[in-house]
Amino acid sequence: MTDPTPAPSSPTPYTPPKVWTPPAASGGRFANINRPVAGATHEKPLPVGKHPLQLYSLGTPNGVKVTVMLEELLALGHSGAEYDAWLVRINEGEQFGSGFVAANPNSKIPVMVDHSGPQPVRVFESGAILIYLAEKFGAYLPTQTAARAETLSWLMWQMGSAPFLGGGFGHFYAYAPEKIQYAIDRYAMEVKRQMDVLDRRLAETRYIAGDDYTIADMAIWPWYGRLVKGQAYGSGEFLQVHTYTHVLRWADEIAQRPAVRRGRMVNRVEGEPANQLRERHDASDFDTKTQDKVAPT
Ligand SMILES: N[C@@H](CCC(=O)N[C@@H](CS)C(=O)NCC(=O)O)C(=O)O
Repeated sequence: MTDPTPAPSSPTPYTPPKVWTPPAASGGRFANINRPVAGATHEKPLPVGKHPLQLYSLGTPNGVKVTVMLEELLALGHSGAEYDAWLVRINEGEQFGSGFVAANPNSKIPVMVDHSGPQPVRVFESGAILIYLAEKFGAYLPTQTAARAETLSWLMWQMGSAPFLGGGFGHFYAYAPEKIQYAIDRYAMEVKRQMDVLDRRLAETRYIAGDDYTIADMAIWPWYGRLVKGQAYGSGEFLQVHTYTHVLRWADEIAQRPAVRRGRMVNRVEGEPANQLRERHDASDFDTKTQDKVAPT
């Protein structure tokens, strides 16, 4: 008679070979776009619209940082911040087109090209784009030394921290083809520590860098505002996000800003159709959408 209780399965033991070679199928949500080399896979120039600023992006947290900034600048009356936002479908490998790679050799959204000067200026990396726009328009980045240092410190904190949240925790908790406890424990530990960093800071200040709303809030909110509202990776209960009450207070306040409500719709391809503006080429493009339908964060 066979034993009806199967032995508990253990992960397949893996001994790295001397030289790594790519697996035939790596599995996971992004398996079809992962590759070990850079560069273009096909010829495709980037489209250029009528505005000085051309954005090539997708409504992920890194993309939303920039569309929120552009909408905030327009809300302040900076008409030079008018922009075309083109959709880049990363799941279909559009970031590997020759035009995209020329604008961003790292093949990741977001990338912006500024055509307002004699020569186009390319800017890649969302943090660099936020600084570029803040300096170009003199907004959302304080000029006073201490306040500027604080803002840039938190901006860099976000750029360094989010890969542990997305590429680490999110990947192993939600996307990896098998649940590996060691990896999930490691990144859950780090993400909870990061949330505590933010919670302690926001217990003391209204915004991340102090009394004023800055590009640091715009960088952090799309990642950690979403996480604290339980909207990232279905992990709200697992991480007990409701305990970070100061982050919640801050996330709710930012979500109410009209420019944030607009910015998070741009290049969005998931969720309620009423909340998606797949491409944005004119301020009036939002008129076809009912802002009231934007889901609260
Ligand atoms: N550090 C970069 C990260 C950008 C990034 O990871 N973009 C992702 C989407 S959120 C992407 O384009 N992935 C496509 C790929 O990896 O091929 C930034 O902040 O701009």
